[in-house]
Amino acid sequence: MNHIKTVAIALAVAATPAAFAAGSMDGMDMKGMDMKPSAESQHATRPVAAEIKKIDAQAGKVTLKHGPIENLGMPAMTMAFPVKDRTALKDFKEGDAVTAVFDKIDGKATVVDMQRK
Ligand SMILES: [Cu+2]
Repeated sequence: MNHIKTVAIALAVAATPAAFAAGSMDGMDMKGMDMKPSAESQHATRPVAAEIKKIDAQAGKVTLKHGPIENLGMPAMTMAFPVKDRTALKDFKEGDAVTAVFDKIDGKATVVDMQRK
């Protein structure tokens, strides 16, 4: 009996990588679609985890300790960003954990959206 069980387990394990492979192929297809240029978005902007270090509401700037920003090719670091909608800064405080979306506006890396986690 024992060897039959073993075969069943081996088959289950063998089947698993196929399922994973199918899943990751779907992911690659999606990525390929994202990269197609379109009038609406030239590059995929994804929310990035960040922590608010400093808010300068007067200047409309926020200093963020941010993770890698793929669409800007920027590694993780702490830096100040201009904020597209500076009135939104009133909803945040220093120390908040947020997710932020970054994009280049007039050639400058800018926070275009920010949500508290
Ligand atoms: Cu940076």
